Amino acid sequence: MKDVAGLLGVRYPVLQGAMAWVSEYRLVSAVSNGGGLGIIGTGAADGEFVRDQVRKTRELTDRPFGVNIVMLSPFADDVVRVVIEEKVPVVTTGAGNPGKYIEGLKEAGVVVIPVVPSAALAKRVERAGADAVVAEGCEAGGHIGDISTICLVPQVADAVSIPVIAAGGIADGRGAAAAFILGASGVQLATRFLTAKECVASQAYKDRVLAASDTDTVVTGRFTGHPVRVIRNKLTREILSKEKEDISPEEFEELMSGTLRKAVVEGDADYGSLMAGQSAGLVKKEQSAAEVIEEIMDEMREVYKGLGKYFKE
Ligand code: TUI
Repeated sequence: MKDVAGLLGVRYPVLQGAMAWVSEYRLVSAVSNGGGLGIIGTGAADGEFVRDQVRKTRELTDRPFGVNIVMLSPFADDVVRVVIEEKVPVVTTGAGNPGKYIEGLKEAGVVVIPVVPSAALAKRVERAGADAVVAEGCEAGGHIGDISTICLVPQVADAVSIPVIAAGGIADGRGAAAAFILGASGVQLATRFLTAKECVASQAYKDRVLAASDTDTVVTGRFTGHPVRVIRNKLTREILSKEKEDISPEEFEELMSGTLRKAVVEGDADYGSLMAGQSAGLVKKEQSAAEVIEEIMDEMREVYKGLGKYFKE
C-alpha cells in the first residue's frame, strides 16, 4: 500500500486542515509549496467561488492541493461538480457522510479522503471507495464529533485497511509522533496554520490564538446536533447563556450566521466566531507555512530518537 505522502503526491504526510474563509489560495499554496498538502476551505461557498480559488492556487503552486466539501453546505453538489471539472487532485469532506459523491469523484480520478468522527463512518466510507480517512477527534476546532483523538485513531485504524490520517489536538511534532504511534500514517493540522504568515485571518483572530491557554476553547451549539469548538469570547458568553434558555436550533443558527466571516475578515475578536482547536494553547508564534512543516518534521524525528532508550534489549 502507498503511504500517505505517496497517495497525495507530496513530500511529507502533513495536511493542512480546511478552514472556511481562512484556508484560501494563499495559505493553501504556501503549505503545498512547503511539502505538505494545502486544502481549500469552502464552508458554504458556491461552485464559482471554489473555481476561482482553485485557479488562483494553481497560479502559485504546481504541487498537489485539496478542496474540502462540507456536507451541510447547500452548495455541496455544485462544489463537487466544479472540483471534477477543474481536476482537483484531492477532496476531503466534513460534517456528514459523503457516500453519494464518492463514486463520481473516484471516476474522475480524485483522491477522496472523508473526515470521520467514528469507526462506524470510517468503515462505511471505506466500503464506498474512499482512499483514506481523516480520523478527527473532538479536540479539533470547528464542527466536531464526540470522541478524543487518542481513543478514535487506534479504533479507526483497527476498523479499516485504508490509511488513517489523525486530526484534532495536533499542533507540533510531539502530537504528530503520538498520532503515528496510535496507528495513523499521516496528520492533519489546522489551528497551527491559523497564525501562519501566509494566512489571511485577521490579526485580531491570530492574536487570540497566540494568547489562548489550554482551557480557552468552548463548544457551542451542542443542542443543535452541530457542535462547534471556538475560542471563548463575548460572543460565546452570550451564546452559551442563551443556550440555557429556551432557544430553537433555527434561532441559534441565525445568531451564529456570519460570525466566522466577522472574525476572519472584519477582525471582530469579541463578537466573531474564533474557530480553533484545544491545541491553540500550543501555538505561540507566527511562522511561514513551510517553517511550520519543517519544524514539525524535525520535532517528530527528535521524539523518535528519544524513544529509543525505552526499547533497548
Ligand atoms: O467539518 C469539520 N469541521 C467544520 S465544518 C464547518 S462549517 C460548519 N459550521 C457550523 C456548523 C456546521 C458546519 C466548520 N468546521 N470537521 C470534520 C468533521 N466532520 N467533524 C465531524 C464531522 C462529521 C460529523 C458527522 C463527519 C460525518 C458525520 O456524519 C454523520 C452521519 O451522517 O453519519
